[in-house]
Amino acid sequence: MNGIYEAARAKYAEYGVDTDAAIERLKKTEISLHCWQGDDVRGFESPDAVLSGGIMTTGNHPGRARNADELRADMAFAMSLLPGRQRVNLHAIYLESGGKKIGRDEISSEHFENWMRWAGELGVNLDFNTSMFSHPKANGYTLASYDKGIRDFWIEHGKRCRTIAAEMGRRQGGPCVINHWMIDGSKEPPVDRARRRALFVESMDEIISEKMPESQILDSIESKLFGIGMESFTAGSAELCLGYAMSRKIMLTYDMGHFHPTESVADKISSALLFVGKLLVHTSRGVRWDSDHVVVKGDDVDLLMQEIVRANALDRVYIALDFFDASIDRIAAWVIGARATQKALLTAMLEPYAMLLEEEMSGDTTWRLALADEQKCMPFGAVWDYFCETEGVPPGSRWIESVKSYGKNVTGKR
Ligand code: RNT
Ligand code: ZN
Repeated sequence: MNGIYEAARAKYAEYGVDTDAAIERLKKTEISLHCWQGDDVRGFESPDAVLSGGIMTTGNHPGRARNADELRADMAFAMSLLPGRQRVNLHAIYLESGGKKIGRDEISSEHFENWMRWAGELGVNLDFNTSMFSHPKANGYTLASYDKGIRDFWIEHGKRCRTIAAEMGRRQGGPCVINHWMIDGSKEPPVDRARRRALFVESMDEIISEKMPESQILDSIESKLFGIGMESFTAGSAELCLGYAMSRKIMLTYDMGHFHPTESVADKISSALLFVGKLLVHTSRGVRWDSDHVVVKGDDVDLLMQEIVRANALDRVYIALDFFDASIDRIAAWVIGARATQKALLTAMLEPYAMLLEEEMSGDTTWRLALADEQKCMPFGAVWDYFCETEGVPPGSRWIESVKSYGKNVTGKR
């Protein structure tokens, strides 16, 4: 144990906070690393895939992963710089079909064999996502399309994705969280919102109709406020998805970029947990809009993790990253975002909750405010660095040099 950590431990102990216990807790908290940061959400269906469906990456930093082997190598390297435990989050478009054209309504677990073997070897669990975007049949609407043929195509895709996710869960011996997000929406206000939403629900019901064991698969539905070119209407709104998750007894996904910029996602946690069994959060950073910037430590992610930790709900909330920045080193993006999410968790775990609560219960809010604000000067960095050291990964900014040299020797040569 180093002297700096020891001093920090003593300081926190004055507030009744056990830093060793916080570190142990953080070690067990998994962060699901999103594969799509590594290749700008292109996937491996075709070499000239273009991203569409209201989401967009900007920038042309060199070195994106061009195939699954490169992506796996990049992710493994990023994970070697992360303390704690990770999961790996895949999208259906990251299939490997040996050059054969496989429709989204034809995919099966054999196309994810390499991913499953690799994850097994690394000892990380997989999560999955249906890919209802970047496709000629995803032109504004998928599950809420007026065209039955289009709806059926995506329903089949959704069902196949669930079968794949369940197979992943079976093999890894723990649930694969499958996220259901779809683009459905429009640039201008529709006249018949109700019919779109009814179709959306009807199609989702079809997708999840087959009962599958929760020990293998957990379904979650992700709401959204708007997309690029879909500013006026999103079928899967916050209300629709909350109602859906509650009534169908599935999980609800909160993405930090999917609400009005002044709306607090943190505030939603305590309400949702009263009515929904489990949540999935996508940590992201919106800048003026749902821009999917890399997560950095700051109030938005700190407050979100604070609410999850205060609710003692780490066993009911799955944490995943969701951002895509093509303007910076993509491996650094994973490392920055994952570490920032973990730093937010650690900040929350180091809060003198009992003391703050005591001040709150006493009825005089002056001392709660004073105590909370003084916490911001606590030696958090010493605990973070010690956590990294005990996990055998570089503390502080020491990881930067190795990512720079990977950039020079590996990604920069692509
Ligand atoms: C889009 C959603 C969704 C996607 C990924 C690629 O706004 O946040 O989660 O970002 O599934
Ligand atoms: Zn998301």
